[in-house]
This record gives sequence, structure tokens and C-alpha cells, in this order.
Amino acid sequence: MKLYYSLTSPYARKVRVVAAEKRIDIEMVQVVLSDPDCPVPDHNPLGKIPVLVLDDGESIFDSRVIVEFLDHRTPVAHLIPQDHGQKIRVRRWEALADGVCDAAVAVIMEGRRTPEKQDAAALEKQMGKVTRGLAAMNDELGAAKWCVNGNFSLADIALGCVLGYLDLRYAHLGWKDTYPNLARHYAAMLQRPSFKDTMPPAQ
Ligand SMILES: N[C@@H](CCC(=O)N[C@@H](CS)C(=O)NCC(=O)O)C(=O)O
Repeated sequence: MKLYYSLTSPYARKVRVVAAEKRIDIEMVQVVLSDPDCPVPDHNPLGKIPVLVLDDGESIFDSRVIVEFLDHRTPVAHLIPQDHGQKIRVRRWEALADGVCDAAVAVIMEGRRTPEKQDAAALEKQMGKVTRGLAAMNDELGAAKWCVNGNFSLADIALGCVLGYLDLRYAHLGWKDTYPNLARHYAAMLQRPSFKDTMPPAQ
């Protein structure tokens, strides 16, 4: 199977980290979405990465569905708990982390428009989601090492990926000082080879 991805996509990173933690071999195909010959729309009508293409040609998206597919594929290092209550807590973390990512990406995209085309109210609205989301995650994590029940899970991977994206695009915000629990979690994530090996390049 093949994963279409880019080095900077936090959603694709989540899938790459899950694959590495679970030791699942995937052919990695780096793409540039703006390239007119980009193959992604052939596999995902939404034209988004990540998209996983199985050997029989079936495609799986988005990142949340891909990680569930991969977690189920091998019993090595389950990242989504079997217990329903725990699973919902893990997936809620993932939804929050991905939601912060969606807002952070939207701000970057809006900022790439010419100044006269930028919508200040839209920027403020998205930044509100980023700051409220980070504050909630910082509080919910508290002094715990991992997000849910003391166990490393998909929740930690999703959180690590949004923090990695902030480190890449929002270093100027000084988020590590404002959210010390998140900074500690990020430092713990950086100890893991799966996370280190998928660092986005400095830009
Ligand atoms: N909810 C999706 C989000 C994927 C996403 O937005 N990926 C970005 C790259 S970071 C993308 O493909 N953007 C292109 C577009 O929106 O057309 C997921 O979790 O996979």
C-alpha cells in the first residue's frame, strides 16, 4: 500500500507516526498538491492528503479513518483502546488536536492572501479556536505524562502532531511558555523515533 503525503502536513504526519509505531510497512509517496499532475485527486475526490491507497486500488481517507485502519491491521502496540469509554476519550483528544490544526492551517492560508484580501474577522475567529483549544488541552493534560489513562495512545500522537505544526509555523507565539504542560508533552514525544523521524523540515 502507498501513502500520499507531504513532509509538512500534520495530518499525514499523524498517519506516518502511527505506521512507524505499529511497524507497518507503507510505500511513502511525497506529493506537491499544487502540481497539475498531482495524483491525489485520482484517489481522494477531496484532493487532500493524507490518502492511503491499498494494493487492490481502494483508497482510504481522511487521517482519522486511515489511523483506525492501520491500528486494526496489526495487534502490535494498539493505539486506539478496545474499551469503548477509553476509545471515546482518545478520539475526543484527536478531534480537539485536529480541530486546532484545522484552525491553525486556516490562519496560515488566510495570511498568504494579499493584505487587502485578508479577512481580519475570519483570522480572529480561527485564532480563537487555536488559543482556546491549546488552553483546553494544556488544562486537560495537567501533570499527566500521556493524554488518556496514563497510556501512550493515538491521542498523544495527534497532540504531538499539532504541536509540531505550531513549532513549524507559529514559533513566534511562544506557545511553550504559555502552555507548559503541552511543552513537556512535546519534549516526551520528541524522544520517540517515530516522531523524530517525521519532523517537518525547518522553513
Ligand atoms: N481532515 C483531514 C484534513 C486533511 C488536510 O486538510 N490536508 C491538507 C494538507 S495539511 C490538504 O490536503 N489541503 C489541501 C486542500 O485542502 O485542498 C485529515 O485529517 O486528513
